[in-house]
Amino acid sequence: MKKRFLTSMALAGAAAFALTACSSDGGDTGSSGDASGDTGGGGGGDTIVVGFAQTGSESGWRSANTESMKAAFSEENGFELVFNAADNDTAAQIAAVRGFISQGVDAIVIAPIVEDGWDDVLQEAKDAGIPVILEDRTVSAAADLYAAWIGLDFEAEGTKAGEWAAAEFGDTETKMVVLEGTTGSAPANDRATGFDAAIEGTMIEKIDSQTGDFTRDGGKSVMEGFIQNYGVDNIDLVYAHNDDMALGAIEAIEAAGATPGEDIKIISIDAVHDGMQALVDGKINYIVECNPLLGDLVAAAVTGVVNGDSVEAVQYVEDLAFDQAAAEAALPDRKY
Ligand code: GZL
Repeated sequence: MKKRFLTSMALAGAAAFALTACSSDGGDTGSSGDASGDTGGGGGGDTIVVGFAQTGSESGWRSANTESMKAAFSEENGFELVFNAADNDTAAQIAAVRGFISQGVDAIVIAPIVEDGWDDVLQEAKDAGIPVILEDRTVSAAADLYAAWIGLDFEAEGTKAGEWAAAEFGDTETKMVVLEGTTGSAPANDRATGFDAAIEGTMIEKIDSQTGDFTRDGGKSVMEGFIQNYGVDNIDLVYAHNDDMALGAIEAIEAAGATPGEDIKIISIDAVHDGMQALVDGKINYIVECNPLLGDLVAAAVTGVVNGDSVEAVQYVEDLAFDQAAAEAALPDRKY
């Protein structure tokens, strides 16, 4: 699929199909504050029945994404939403999609927990004549098994985070631990790839890397283990694949008597409200944003596919990022 990069200005005028939205203003002024403002939907036609297989409710980002999707796929927008949250359980998520197929929904939307293992069920949906749209994360299955991917450029997010780390800490011996996202998920894989490439050749040494499964509890317990193994004085930097794990790490660092953001620097991704507040409070040092408000874009893509319109390949909005000053300026107006 072709990827094109849009500035946030161009996004406002771009077609509402298959756009991604990572912008510092939390997206455009859609019904749910989403990136496109166009909710698609039956538009006076028949109600479109959509099965949505969400990952679960693992993080603040996920809650905002679910809220955005439910607002866009509302009855007044011409949809009937059949919602399933799989509690981060891939087998349950695939079973939910099979359920949508046997129910004979008009379209299926999936936020796939992990990249692999989707070929069979996507083929079953295709054989049943039910179009599938991926939102947020993507899969390793062939692109002809789904109609569109409204996603986010995770590798670019990792690169942005790594470039900041390299600029800030690359010239001094820096011992870093990594709190990885869900094992096998596109954001965990790609955020690691981008970050690692950006710090190549610097004096930042990755001493350990484990998954905290994108949850606050997971980030806290993994960070407790790192502190146990290496000593709080032997860790200089934490790279967290999302804010929830960074917030858990903050709890562990404070419990060990150290000061997060000073004794141990923290870089994170998402820019959800609690993460941005910790950045303003100086407990996180840098956050790369990723806008979860994709509902309107996905709804427009579903409408396009169901109506037989062509739905374009994924397009990315340039990722923005926040240091403490930028977070202080942005926080009052953020939508999530
Ligand atoms: C990213 C999304 C990730 C977030 C986490 O688009 O898939 O999953 O970074 C969320 O907060 O749990």
